[in-house]
Amino acid sequence: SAKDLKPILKFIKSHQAADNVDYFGKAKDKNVFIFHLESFQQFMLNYKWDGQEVTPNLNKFYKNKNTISFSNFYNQVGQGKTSDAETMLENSLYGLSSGSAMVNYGTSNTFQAAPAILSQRGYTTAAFHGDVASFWNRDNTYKSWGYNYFFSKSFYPNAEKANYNVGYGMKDKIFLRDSAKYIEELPQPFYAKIITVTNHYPYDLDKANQSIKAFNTGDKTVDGYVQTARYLDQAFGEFITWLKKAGLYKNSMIVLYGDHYGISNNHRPAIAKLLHKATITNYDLAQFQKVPFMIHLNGVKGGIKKTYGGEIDVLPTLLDLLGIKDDDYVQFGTDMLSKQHVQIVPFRDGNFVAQDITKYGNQYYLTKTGQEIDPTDSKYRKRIGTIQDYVDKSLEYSDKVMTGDLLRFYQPKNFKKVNKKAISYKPSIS
Ligand code: GP9
Ligand code: MN
Repeated sequence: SAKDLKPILKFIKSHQAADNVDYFGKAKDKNVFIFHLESFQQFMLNYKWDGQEVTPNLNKFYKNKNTISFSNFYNQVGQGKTSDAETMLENSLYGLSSGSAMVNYGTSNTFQAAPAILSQRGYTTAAFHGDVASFWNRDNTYKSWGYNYFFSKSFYPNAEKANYNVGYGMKDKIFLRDSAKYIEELPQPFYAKIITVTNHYPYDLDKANQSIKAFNTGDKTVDGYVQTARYLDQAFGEFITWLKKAGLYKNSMIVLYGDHYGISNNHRPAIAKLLHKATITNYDLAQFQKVPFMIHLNGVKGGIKKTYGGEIDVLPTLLDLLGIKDDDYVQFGTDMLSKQHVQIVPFRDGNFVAQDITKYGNQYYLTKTGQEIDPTDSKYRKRIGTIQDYVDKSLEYSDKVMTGDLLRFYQPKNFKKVNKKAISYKPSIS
């Protein structure tokens, strides 16, 4: 009931972060691209292999003078993988401890998501994905989130052609080229989310598209990763070239993020080889959960920020730049550009990375050095208790909002409830 929201709102209010005046509204009324880098991990940025940079386009973007980049940004997904990332990014709500929130609650729940917030402020909102619309229940969930358009596989005439698909859908380069035609038609300003797929396990790629040698860890499930990551980088590079040609580069905020790891913790020996380490500790595995988060905006002072944060923090951060007040939204993350940003990253299993202490696999470390610490040591005990309490409450309260559909009892200022029935995603071809 509405009463259940009370302690949750109190918790959220107690750690709310004020907007940063240096950034507030800098992207007001600009187009927004959310570019989803499938399974792309931070360690691949600036990584050298086979005598080359693996991802020259992403590396350049990372260092661009107008890109706000984050070097301590973590994925926080659980079993819902991509769908958890999407849920966090556009709602600042966590995925569930098991299963996928989009699958279980996406159809029926009330949400106050990014596409709805923006479409109520004059934006056209659209999601692009070269896989079937029903995957992760996107076709229903996106309506609840207020997406005006969802361009999925059936919108892409090329999708059925032999050799145009690999793994989970259309090859990224073809997908992006074909998406361009739709993007050009969107009324501006627009909010466009673009979900790539080629850099997805099992990292298959046809010979013609391979432009770098496979890794040689000897772990077959890992070695192709570098080749599909390179392909993703090239696809991104082509997309940026197109944005410039189409006149969209300068009047858009371009956001990049990696959704989750590509190489799971089950591959310790391979990870050790890739990181040039003799053995891998739980601390290394925690660090290995870093993914990119970059925001490119013409005219904004960029730089690589060391602030600790994760996917749950993206929406408050972007709303700050967009000049949209979100003080009375139910969001579990905080603005990474704010001086009051909470530098605690809860993982879905209750582990965490905070700016001072990391907990992973029930071991505790100093985040800055990786030195293992004793959690019962009086030097750390109290601080660990404070962090753990924040982590547990965040997850517990977010779960209550999701499983109890509590947002149906909540009305933020200047927000209209999404009318799902008015939205339909009909393919232009069949
Ligand atoms: C499928 C794609 C993959 O449409 O988004 O999802 P994942 O397996 O990464 O969760
Ligand atoms: Mn994914």
